[in-house]
Amino acid sequence: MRTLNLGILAHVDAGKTSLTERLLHSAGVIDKIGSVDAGSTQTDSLALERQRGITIKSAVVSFVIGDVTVNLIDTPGHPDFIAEVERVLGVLDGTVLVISAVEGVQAQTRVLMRALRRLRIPTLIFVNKADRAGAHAGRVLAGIAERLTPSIVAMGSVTGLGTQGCEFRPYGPDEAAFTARLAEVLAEHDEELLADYVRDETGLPYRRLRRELAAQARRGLVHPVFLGSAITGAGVAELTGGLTRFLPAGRGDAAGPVSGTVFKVERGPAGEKIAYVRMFSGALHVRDRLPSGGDRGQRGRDRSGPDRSGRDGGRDGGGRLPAGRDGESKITAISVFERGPAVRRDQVRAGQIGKLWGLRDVQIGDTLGVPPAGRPRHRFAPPTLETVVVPRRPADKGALHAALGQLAEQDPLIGLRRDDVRGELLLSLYGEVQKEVIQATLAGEYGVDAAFSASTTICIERPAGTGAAFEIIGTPTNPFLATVGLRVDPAPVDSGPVFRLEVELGSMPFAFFKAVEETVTRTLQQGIHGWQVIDCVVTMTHSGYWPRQSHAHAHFDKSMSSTAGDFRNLTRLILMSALSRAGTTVHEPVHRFHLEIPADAYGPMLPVLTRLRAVPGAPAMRGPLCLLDGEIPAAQVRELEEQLPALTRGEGVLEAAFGHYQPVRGTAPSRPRTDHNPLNREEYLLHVMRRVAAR
Ligand SMILES: Nc1nc2c(ncn2[C@@H]2O[C@H](COP(=O)(O)OP(=O)(O)OP(=O)(O)O)[C@@H](O)[C@H]2O)c(=O)[nH]1
Ligand SMILES: [Mg+2]
Repeated sequence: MRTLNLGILAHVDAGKTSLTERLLHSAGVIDKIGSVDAGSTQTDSLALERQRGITIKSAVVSFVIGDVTVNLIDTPGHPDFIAEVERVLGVLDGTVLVISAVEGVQAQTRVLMRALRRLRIPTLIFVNKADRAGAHAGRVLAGIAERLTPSIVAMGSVTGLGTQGCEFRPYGPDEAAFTARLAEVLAEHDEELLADYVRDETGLPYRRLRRELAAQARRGLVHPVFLGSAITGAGVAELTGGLTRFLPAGRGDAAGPVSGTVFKVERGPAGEKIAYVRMFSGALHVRDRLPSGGDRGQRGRDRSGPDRSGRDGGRDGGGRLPAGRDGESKITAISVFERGPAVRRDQVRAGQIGKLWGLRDVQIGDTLGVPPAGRPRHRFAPPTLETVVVPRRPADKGALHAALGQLAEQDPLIGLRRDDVRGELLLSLYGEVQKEVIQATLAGEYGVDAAFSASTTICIERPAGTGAAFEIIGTPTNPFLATVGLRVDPAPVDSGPVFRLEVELGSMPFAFFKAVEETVTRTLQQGIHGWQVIDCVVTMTHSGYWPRQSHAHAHFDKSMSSTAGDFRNLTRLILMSALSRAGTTVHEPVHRFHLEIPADAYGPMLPVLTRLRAVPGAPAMRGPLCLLDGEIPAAQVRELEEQLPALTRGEGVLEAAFGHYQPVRGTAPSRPRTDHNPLNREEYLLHVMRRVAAR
């Protein structure tokens, strides 16, 4: 059997879960088609998903087409849950991007397609809801070509559009417009075909075009488009046929080295951890032992809260140190997705998706074994909001902390932070829906009633220039047994924090370098103004230590020998000095927005946008509608959403998604942080000494 790991992606409500249900039904996995509206689908299985009718967590189900097992991952479309999609992207062989025939290309569709194209993930497009009044095939196809990618080929047309009786009619070899379109699109990516096409525009054999279409679609160069309805089933059979024809199913190398990625972690009924792994090569068996936490180096970075590093991926590892190991845990049970839900097996092999029990410290994003080759990472925009969480019953404080810790473990982009000065617990968030879901989960699953403050924005800091500092071991100003020198340089936007060595890796024990790197990562979480410092390179310029030594016949003497603790304490001190010499500027998140409002609402809308510090572009008038694109600080999006109904008689539609960071002008729109790095050297040394004394 071959395997196809297939993602279903779309803007919220486009019909992913409904389409999943249809696909399962037509493959014979379920007898009765469930409905999102009745809360009876296979993949929206959480109580909250059923109540709200939206997908919150990605879910896996499988079915068989011919000799291919399809592992389908239904993902959430709401932008607040984009972290779920980010984890899934790294394990897919192909995707179906669903677009509503009524709403057309939407904000999240663009965000997703950009990621899919960058990662070259082979993608079929399904234009759904062809049965709904207002469905418009031509307009949506034009929108896809204009706003997503010109490399599309419609595989057929729809009759009875906008009615329950709609049907998908596939194009055939006799349709001149179809074969001409095929030749034109395919020739773009193939020199030989282009030469033959130029020689004779209509003479390319249909079989060759179909073969070439399959080859190019499997390489993610061209996207076949199907149309239909998840509710009536129109076009679903043709889409099913397209999955195996146009997407790359594989076998993987089961005899190769173990390589897998954990893309989802959940808790079982008894609170046990279950990790979903996609195997790229090799096999894992029950009773296999794995280093605890898999690839810690990779994870260390993933877990660093709202990490903006390398949103375009591929930058991981720039000068970073290899991962270390600390302890092992044993796989106690495995189940594998084969047909429908997962079934108990004693191994999970290359190509497959399995659920693993027993890995105590496993977290989303962990690599099991060696990292998969040729799989760049994609990072979506980080969360830009944060909120203070307080238990309504003071006695629940500990339970709240533990529960939030578990939730953050399942969703690594939920950053949990404690402000020790104010004694507050803060949660980073994508939006209000996520906040409501977390609140409901805390109450429903953990029995903790929590209150959330109004969300404020998360700013970041970027170095304003270059700054360096060092201390040499054994000199009077240096209270620690370590030599550390660090230089901070600004780096291009979106390059994240990068740690580099300008000293020889062999010049010190590895554990000391690791202590320096980990401390650099931790210290950068809170810069001079208390925000995470991004887009910087920290270079280690000096290193030195005193080896383990003792007076004659005595034991190891700490006062003469360097320890990792010396490196940690000194690194923080040096990095803070280097950062303050470099200086940093605070930036706030800015969203790009797209507004569709009645044309006569444009006039009253403008002063509101100005007051909210938005920068609108030129309006485009489309009949009774006015389309407006622009930028608005993330801090103001909520207010714009609230004002919109009154300004547009309830007809306005706003889509907003993170765009970039811009320097804060005037006062920061966020709560100033109180728990940031104390930059005063004396204060810091006092703090370290108190800590040492307390031990
Ligand atoms: N008329 C019609 N309604 C549809 C179709 N597909 C989905 N719907 C409806 O659209 C709504 C959203 O469908 P879902 O399947 O939950 O959409 P989704 O993309 O999974 O949504 P999220 O996971 O929350 O992003 C539900 O009310 C569905 O009944 C379709 O083909 N035709
Ligand atoms: Mg869904």
